Amino acid sequence: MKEKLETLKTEAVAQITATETLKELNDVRVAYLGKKGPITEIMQGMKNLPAEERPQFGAIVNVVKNEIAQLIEERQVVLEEKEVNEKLSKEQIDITLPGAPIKIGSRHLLTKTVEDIEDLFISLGYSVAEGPEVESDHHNFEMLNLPKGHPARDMQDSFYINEDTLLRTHTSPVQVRTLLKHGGQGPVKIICPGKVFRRDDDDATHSHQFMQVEGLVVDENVSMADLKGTLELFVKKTFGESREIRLRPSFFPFTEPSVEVDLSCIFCSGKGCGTCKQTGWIEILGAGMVHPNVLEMAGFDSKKYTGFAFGMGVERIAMLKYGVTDIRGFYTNDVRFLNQFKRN
Ligand code: 2NL
Repeated sequence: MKEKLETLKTEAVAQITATETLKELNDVRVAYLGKKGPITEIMQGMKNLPAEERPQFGAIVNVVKNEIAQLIEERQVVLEEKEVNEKLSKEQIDITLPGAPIKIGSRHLLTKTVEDIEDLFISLGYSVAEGPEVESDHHNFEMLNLPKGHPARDMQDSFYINEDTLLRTHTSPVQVRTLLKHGGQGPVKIICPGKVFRRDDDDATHSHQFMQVEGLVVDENVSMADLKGTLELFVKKTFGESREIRLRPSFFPFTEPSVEVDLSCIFCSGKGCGTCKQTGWIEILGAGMVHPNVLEMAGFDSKKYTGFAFGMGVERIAMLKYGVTDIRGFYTNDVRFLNQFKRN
């Protein structure tokens, strides 16, 4: 029995020493010390021995078992270190290789344009207000002096969801909601940026969805001169100090008087060119004095309060400022278009 143990040990030592990986070593451990291994088998065979021989024999088996376990543990330390070293040398990074370029996105040109407009008006003391894109007919039309049957609220021109719900056609309803919140108490000084929707056939200059920024100031003694001064400042900060504006009479149901605002042509400085159709002027936004009906419906006393409002299409501003010739560039997500306007 003793010889058998000695042979077993010699074999085990040889096999342990021969292992090259932790997996191999684990296989040897299971083979010798596992539940189905020879040591367990010998231990179980002890019950056939006379009772008085069992303790002594058991001790010998235990010594061999512990020796094998000890050797495995020592080998384990060696192999672990070996595997770590192999891994380190295999996974070494060649720092002289060129790096893979990281593609970093950037703000969309429209977002940048909106943010620049926001920053300018915030610097003038305005707040930025936002509201729902799905609106009630009441807030989108009724409250803006566009009663039922008015041509500008034709089903053909708007995306209706049901009889009294639609995709907003301007951000004016946000201004109406803000006025209502003020409970007839001025001053109100806000701009409202956001997506708006109008049924239109898309082409180089039309889009059925676009961005609008509207502005509204309501207080005592607000005049057309305040409107003109504000728009002049906006134009000079956006297009350059040498730009001029011109107001032409126009019509909006929610303003009276209403004006169309032209910018002195940024391409020919007023001499006349293709873009301004030889007029020297380019139309950039609409504006006016808030209609008394709109003020009254929103709970403001139109004898005490007056206000001005304006609305501009952000795509139009961005196209003029950055020389974009097709509005669809903003929406078709072609990186060759977008990459031209990357900011550092
Ligand atoms: C345009 C013209 C405009 C307004 C929007 C407005 C809002 C309220 C009251 C009165 Cl709550 N007016 N907004 C006024 C004049 C023109 O937009 O051509 N936008 C693209």
